[in-house]
Amino acid sequence: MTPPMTPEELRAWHEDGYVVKRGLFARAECDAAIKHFMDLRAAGTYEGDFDGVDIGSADPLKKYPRMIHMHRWDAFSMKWMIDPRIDACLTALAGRSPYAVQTMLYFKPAGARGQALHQDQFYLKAKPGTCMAAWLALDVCDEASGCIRVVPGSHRLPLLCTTKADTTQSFTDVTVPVPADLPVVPVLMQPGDMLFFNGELIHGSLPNTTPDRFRRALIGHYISGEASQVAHWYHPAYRMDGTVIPLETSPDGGPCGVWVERDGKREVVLTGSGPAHNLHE
Ligand SMILES: O=C(O)CCC(=O)C(=O)O
Repeated sequence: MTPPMTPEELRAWHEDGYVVKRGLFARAECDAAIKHFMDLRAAGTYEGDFDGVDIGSADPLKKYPRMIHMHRWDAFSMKWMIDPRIDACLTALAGRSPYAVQTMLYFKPAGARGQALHQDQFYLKAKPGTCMAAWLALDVCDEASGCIRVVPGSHRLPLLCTTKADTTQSFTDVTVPVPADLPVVPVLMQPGDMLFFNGELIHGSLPNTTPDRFRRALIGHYISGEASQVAHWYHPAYRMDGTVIPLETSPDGGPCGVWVERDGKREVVLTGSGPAHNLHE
C-alpha cells in the first residue's frame, strides 16, 4: 500500500503545523456532499444552528449558517468523519489513530464574513496531546472566496490569550494577536483537497468577496489517540471504527500566552489567568 504521507508532507506537518493532501477525495464525492448538505440546509434548522435560518436576511451567513455536529444526527456525516482515508492520514501524521469529536459544514456564500484567526485547541482542550483538523474543500478555495489562512510554525506556540475580533470581517468575536511581521499565508485548494492542521496552529479566513461563489468546506475535528480529556461540548468522542470512547471532561480556563519583547527578542509568556472560555468555536 502507498504510504498515506510522503516525506515532504510529513516535514510540512511537523515544521509548519499543516499539510494539504491533494485530491484525497474525488470530485464526485465533493459534488455528492454539496448536494447532500444543500438539501439539508434547505430543509430546515438543526441542533447547532444557533440563530436558525433566516432566508430573508441581508446577512449571507443567516441564510446559510454553518452546521455543527451533524454526525450526531446524519449518517452521511458520521460515515465521512470516520473515513479510512482520514484515519490513515492522521495516523501517519500523529503516529496513532485519533478520536473523532466534531463535524462542521461551512457554506460561506458570496459576501459572507470569514472567521478571525484562532487556535482550535483553545476550544477543544484535548489532553494529553492536542486536537487536529481535517478540512475538505468542496469548492475552489482561493483568496477571493475566503480560503483558509494559516501562520506557518505557530503550532509551536502555547495557546494565546484572546482579544476582540473585527466582527465586520469575522462572524466570531474573538481572535488571537499575531505580530505584523509574521506571515499569514493563504492555503489555495481545489475540491477534494484536504488540509490537515495541528490544533495549536493559528488559522482563520477572510470574507468571501466573490459576487456569486460559495466556498463550502466539510470539516472534521479529531483529538490525539492518547487523549483522556476533551472539553464538554465535544462528547461523545468516537474511535475511527465508530465506537464511542468514554473520556473525561477537560476543566475550563487555564493559562494563556501573551506576546512580550525581552532583550530585543519577541517571545510568548504565559499568564496564570486564562479565560474560562469553553464555548465551541
Ligand atoms: O473555514 C473557515 O473559514 C474556518 C474554519 C476553521 O477555522 C476551523 O475549522 O477551525
